[in-house]
Amino acid sequence: MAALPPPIRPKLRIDSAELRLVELKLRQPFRISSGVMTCKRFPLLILRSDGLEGYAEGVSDTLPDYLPETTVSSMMMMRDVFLPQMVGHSFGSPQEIEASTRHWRGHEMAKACVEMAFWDLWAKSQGLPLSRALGGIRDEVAVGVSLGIKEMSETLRDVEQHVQQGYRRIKLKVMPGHDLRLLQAVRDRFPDIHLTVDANCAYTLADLPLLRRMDDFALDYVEQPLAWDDLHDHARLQSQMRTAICLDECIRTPELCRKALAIDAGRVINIKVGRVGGHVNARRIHDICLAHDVPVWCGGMLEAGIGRAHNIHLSTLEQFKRPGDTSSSSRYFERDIICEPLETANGIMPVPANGAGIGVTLDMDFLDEVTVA
Ligand code: OSB
Ligand code: MG
Repeated sequence: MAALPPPIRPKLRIDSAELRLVELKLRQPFRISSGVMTCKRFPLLILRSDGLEGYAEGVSDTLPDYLPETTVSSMMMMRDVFLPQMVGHSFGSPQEIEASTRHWRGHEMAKACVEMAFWDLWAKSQGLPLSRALGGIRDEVAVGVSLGIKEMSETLRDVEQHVQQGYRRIKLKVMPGHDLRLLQAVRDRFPDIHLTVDANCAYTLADLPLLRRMDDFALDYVEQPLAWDDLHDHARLQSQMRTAICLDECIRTPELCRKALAIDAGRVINIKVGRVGGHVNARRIHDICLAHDVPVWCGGMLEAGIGRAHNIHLSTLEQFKRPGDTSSSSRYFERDIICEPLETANGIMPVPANGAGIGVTLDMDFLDEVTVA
């Protein structure tokens, strides 16, 4: 019998996986309506195949104050469920990885971490930058900043500083008692900036009169005003507001995105690859939004360099039509776990390109210093 022709894209065998818990101190506490972060504690995954390494960070927090997953739960899912079904096995594409975890319920952050590390590995095996492997069309991306909750005077100073630095959009974290007065003060001093707010689920429909007054401040969108799992009430709110609602916590799968758009629960979508199970699903959500002419942008979770690099590559896709949250690493950390700087100039972040894949490399000495387990 004639030998089969060699496959065009040989499968990648995952030889080993290394999972670390890393802790980086934040330069300043980051307060949102649902909690405060003083340090960033995150899973870091290294997948190895045939001399290549693929990297990813998980976006879970220590406490379930953003979504139900936590750093502990996502690391256990990776260690006990996802990695054992990957290590020692071969996969022909990132789609095969995504398909291999799809039947498990939930745990999108843990799924994302293993899938993203495989994307990096796979892009490297193809000699492609991750942005190209994903179908991106840009070499640099526009970015804004997300400003945590502080005293009003400090927030005004933060806004001024970041406007001066050229960031393309200012997002203010809001919560009851820290909303309309702040917006008035910011708009009085900066009438023309691209301004948005993010409530991280702090309101309910009982706050409708207050939320409707946000229409007066020329916001591009109001991000996630209502509960993390409530598309229905977001649709009711959107029908009562002129300003677009942007969904973050509510969009954890492509199916949820499809349903959200079908009922007009939001008119802008924040895509965080780490929240939606990985780049395959991030692209599905991107494509759904593209088909509906709904703009998307890339959110952030105070990522260190590996997660930040993934986010920047993803942001090169066509429908990322609003500035993302992938601002300079030095805003968050004294020192990052990668060797390359990820810094913006005038609100533009270049796509990291030190080699194929995510285009950044680990600073192993520093990583060992900040590895907790
Ligand atoms: O809602 O986008 C959010 C940080 C932690 C948890 C949730 C959110 C955020 C941010 C920070 O807004 C974005 C960033 O600068 O990485
Ligand atoms: Mg948000």
